[in-house]
Amino acid sequence: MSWLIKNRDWHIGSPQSIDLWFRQPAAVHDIAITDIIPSTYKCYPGDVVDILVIVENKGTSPEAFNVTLYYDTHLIAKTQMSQVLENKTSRSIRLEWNTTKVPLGSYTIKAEISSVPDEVDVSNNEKTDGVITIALYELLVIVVDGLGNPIPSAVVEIIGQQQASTDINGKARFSLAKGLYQVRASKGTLSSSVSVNLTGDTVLRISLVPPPYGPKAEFTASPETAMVNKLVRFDASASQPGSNGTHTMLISEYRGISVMETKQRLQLR
Ligand SMILES: [Ca+2]
Repeated sequence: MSWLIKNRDWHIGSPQSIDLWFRQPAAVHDIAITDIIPSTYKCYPGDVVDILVIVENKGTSPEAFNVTLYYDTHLIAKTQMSQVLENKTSRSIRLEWNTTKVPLGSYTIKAEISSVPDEVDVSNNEKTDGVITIALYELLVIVVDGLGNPIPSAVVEIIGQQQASTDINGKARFSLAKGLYQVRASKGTLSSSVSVNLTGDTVLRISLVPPPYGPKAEFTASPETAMVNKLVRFDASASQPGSNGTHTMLISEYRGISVMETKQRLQLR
């Protein structure tokens, strides 16, 4: 506030009178965007991103205005009704960005507010702040054996979509839109399929476990032609152990039939 003092017949010893004129200060009109705060800087196609635009009334009287929000040069949203903001106050205005039909990519966010009458500074009515990236979901498939060890060079197929081989760490990566997928991993004769409902970045482990099999007996006899009252030695050390699918089942015991038992069996026939 400014003021003027006018003196009249002002001298020492005389009664003094002072007339004061108060001048009404000129109203200042200045509305400004001070910040843009998105709910995320990375989203997926179809996501709705909340974006807060912080507006401050730096002037001396209430102001009405509208906010418009853009990604690059494209319109995101605009306030439907004028926002009224008291002087020397600020407010966050929430706008939504539906990314459903927006191509993949990175976009710069810009907000604008309409200038108010007699605005002294319009340079702060626009603000560019933040880059939001719209990207596909990442599906990381890790192919392992029955013991959890990675299987390199396994083929991973997103049925009807994409195919890739696993790296040395058993990993294959895919970029996909939201949805339900059938994923098949295979290596040699082994294969396994799982379905996954992709609603975000996902890590999927697929185990390729061979089917279980029993031990295989293998032996030699010495001499190969048995002689009466001569000892025949059998050696079963060439027998192969079985597997339960994940572990080798070692042979813990070999059983033979004695000569006496063999004779008894022959007599029984
Ligand atoms: Ca302004």
